Amino acid sequence: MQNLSELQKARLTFKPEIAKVLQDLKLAQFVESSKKEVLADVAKSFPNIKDCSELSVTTKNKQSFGSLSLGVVFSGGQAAGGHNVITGIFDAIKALHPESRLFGFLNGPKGIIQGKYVELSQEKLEPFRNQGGFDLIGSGRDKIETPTQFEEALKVVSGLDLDGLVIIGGDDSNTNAAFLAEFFLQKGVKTKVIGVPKTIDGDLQNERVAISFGFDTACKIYAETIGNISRDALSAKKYYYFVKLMGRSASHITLECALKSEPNLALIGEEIEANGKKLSDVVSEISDLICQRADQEKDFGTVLIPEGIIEFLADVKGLIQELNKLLAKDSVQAQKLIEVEQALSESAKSCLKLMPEEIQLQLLMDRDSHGNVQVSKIETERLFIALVQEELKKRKEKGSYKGKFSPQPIFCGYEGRAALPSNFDATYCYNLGRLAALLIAHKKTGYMAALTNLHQKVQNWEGFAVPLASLIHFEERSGKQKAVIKKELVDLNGKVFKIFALKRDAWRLQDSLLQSGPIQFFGLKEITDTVPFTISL
Ligand code: FBP
Repeated sequence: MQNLSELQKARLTFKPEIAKVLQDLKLAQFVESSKKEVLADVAKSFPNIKDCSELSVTTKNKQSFGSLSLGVVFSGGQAAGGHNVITGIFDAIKALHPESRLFGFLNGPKGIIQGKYVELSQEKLEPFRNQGGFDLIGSGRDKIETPTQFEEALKVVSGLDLDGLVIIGGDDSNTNAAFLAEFFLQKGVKTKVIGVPKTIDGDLQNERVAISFGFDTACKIYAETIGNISRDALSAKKYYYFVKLMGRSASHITLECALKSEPNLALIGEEIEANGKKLSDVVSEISDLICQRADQEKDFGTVLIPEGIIEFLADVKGLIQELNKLLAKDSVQAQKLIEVEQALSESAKSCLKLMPEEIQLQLLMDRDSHGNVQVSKIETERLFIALVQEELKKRKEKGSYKGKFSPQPIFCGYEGRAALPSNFDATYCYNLGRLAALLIAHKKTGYMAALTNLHQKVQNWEGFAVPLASLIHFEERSGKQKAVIKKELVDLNGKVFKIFALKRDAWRLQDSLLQSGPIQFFGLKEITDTVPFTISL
């Protein structure tokens, strides 16, 4: 039994409510709800799953099921609630047949390839109910990519005689789930593959998936910090907090946290890109805010920066694209900054030169296994501090700035991923797990489990299965076109952004900041059971 705090012990007793359609799983059935288009080029890679229709869950006559054997794996970064997906799967398959078995692949997709797994029993799972982290079985960012790896995965799932495999992951991991589902069908293997939408980034969204799990908890944790730090700024009146928020590409986390905490300025990457802004434009924008506030004798404030911002800035984006191509070639990987610089175009080189050397080096760090820049390792908050400092110095010399600038960098990142899940994430995940198990019991493959109506009572949540192939498009990765699930970025015409845009001007000078406080698990439902703005709006 792992060591648990009093709060962790109390959380063990939380019983996630179950959506009505998922309560008696023997009554639940799937009906085709609509046909989903698959892009012609994508369809070529998925001859067996390209024609899947979207499915919805309904209840009908009672059915009986034989025992099931399922595998489950966490893929990618942690997100609060993951353990509840697993307990949801476990309770569901045991309810369908008491002799059903669940195997957890260890440390991410490589556990599948290497055949490293543990059988998950009631006893093993008990201390993990409603707990944070992915440590029950671990996670990893490896991909099942090469033909050999596909064959190895096939050997392992066949060896275990798995009826199904649940891949709990983000866009790239669900892309992997689609390829595995297709491969197993081509090989005539019975193992079905179902994806579960996970990522704190909130960019795995579609018509049926309003939000991925983990987003709610992470935003609540970051918003608490921002609220506290902003109140510190307001009290001491001497610091500017530059808060970088996790979210590899999309700025959903920053947008949600901005609405929850009302900082003086929140940068939204997608808006910056839409306006074609460059690094220097954003530096001017932040400096303008600081000067305006200094005119009111306010030398303090809070600025939110999404970690993915650098890829939305017109000039930095160009630079990163060039770097990605260069770094994709083994020969250049080991080269030093100076040599890489020589290979860049003039515009990319001058953009790189704008940055402090440590940031230049961070931009050259290894890409992750999916070819993404590791934005969480790039200290964008420090980059902006350094450039704003230079700009303010110039303004001071010209007499247009009279304040005192004392910046403090803050990174809200990893602490939001493995936290005790909010009531929403704990409940959402448990229901997603049940749905994933049900899909496999009904021999469905190549789908993502999805729950809708999340703004309503849990009782009224509806279950869907979205064909994975219909979510895939082509995009450039490591300099090559790849079939991947599209990341959903912040919609500048969407309600959440529009409300933010209406409110933000007042935040610049007024210090109307909000303290949302720590996640609450007990007490008034209006406080314990809140959902993200992305859902409530
Ligand atoms: P996933 O998309 O795998 O859920 O991970 C998201 C994320 O938390 C990003 O917000 C962050 O940029 C990245 O993972 C950090 O990755 P790592 O854990 O490899 O440092």
